[in-house]
Amino acid sequence: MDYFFTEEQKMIQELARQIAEEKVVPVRAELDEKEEFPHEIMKVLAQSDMFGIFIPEEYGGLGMGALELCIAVEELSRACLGVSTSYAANALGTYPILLFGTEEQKKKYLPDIASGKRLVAFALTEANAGSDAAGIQTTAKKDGDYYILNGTKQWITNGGEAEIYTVIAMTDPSRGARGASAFIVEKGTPGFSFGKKEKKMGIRASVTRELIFDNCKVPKENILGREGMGFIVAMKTLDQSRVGVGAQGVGVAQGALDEAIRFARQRVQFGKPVISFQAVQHMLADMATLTEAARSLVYSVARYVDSGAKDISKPSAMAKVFATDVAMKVTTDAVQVMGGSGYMREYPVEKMMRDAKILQIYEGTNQIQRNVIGQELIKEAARKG
Ligand code: COS
Repeated sequence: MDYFFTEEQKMIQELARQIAEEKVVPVRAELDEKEEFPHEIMKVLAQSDMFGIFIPEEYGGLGMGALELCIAVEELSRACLGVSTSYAANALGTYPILLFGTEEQKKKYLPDIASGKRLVAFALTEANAGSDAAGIQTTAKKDGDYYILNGTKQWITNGGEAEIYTVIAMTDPSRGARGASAFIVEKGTPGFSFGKKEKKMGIRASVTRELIFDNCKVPKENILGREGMGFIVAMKTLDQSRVGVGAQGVGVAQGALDEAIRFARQRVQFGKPVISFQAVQHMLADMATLTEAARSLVYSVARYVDSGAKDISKPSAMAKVFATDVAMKVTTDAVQVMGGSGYMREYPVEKMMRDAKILQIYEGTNQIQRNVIGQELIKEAARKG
């Protein structure tokens, strides 16, 4: 399928594909096995200007948008979801600054983010606040020129590796969702430390840690937007980023499909390559059709996000839920097509299947995405009367 990309978009695709094939594929199994953060690959991505794709030119970025970011994320995800998660979480952490930062905050932080000099992480989740994002218990109390943060954030991607954190905390716990605020917190701020590194089923090349705030003094000018806007900052950030999780789904599905086809052409049973059997062909046909459908939806939604449309919650949730459910099915079926070999670590599809599972969980479970879509359908119906 030709999606009629511009020359610039084709350039991003080719560059990301080249990095994925030359730098990621050779080390992905080792990174997974050793649960190692891909420092060298992050350096290559920085040198290739990949961190600046979605950041405006005036802040040192390439001035592109969600579609170009999705193109890069898809290519990296085709090779390794752990690497692409480390890369994409950086965008997730940056959106609060991009969408709600003051001119001063943007000038201070975005150039270092665009150049890849400083990594970013987004911190919303807590032990008692996952799907129920408004249930966060980390507090931020105003004290003169500072906010004093107390609490623990859980399962933060890039935790410890990132230099900049966008953190949601309660400035007025009595007001629920309307009592949350968003802050920029820099690594090294007194009272800010990191907890244990989590051991995960998949995406093991990405780092997941606790963030601990113990009377952490954050300058008052580091608030994003106004007091009470934190929940909106979080929701708008997720609306913006979820299509990128869809792109991760498309990438890993394509990677698994490629492996399954390659294997099925070589594997001989009953005197013939197994790809000549209709049972296998039908599985591959369904895998290819679903992957292409997911890709079409992700690109369309990314273009819609880039149009500046305000009502992106529903399409973003649709792209996320569809493409990541496809990723789970296609990676699982790739293991099935490859049989016993697919289950062995010698081939990459068992890792792809383990990795794909997180896509149905993070940045809002797929059940929450269906809630978001359902709520929007109700609102649209009420508007129509
Ligand atoms: N954009 C703008 N405003 C939004 C919004 C959005 N996408 N979603 C909700 N809001 C607003 C609502 O309009 C409401 O405003 P008012 O108080 O003025 O009425 C407020 O935010 C609270 O919304 P709501 O009542 O719908 O919040 P809930 O607590 O019911 O939670 C869900 C809504 C479940 C959708 C939300 O908590 C969520 O997205 N959870 C998943 C979180 C997640 O993705 N976690 C992953 C961690 S980050 S990797």
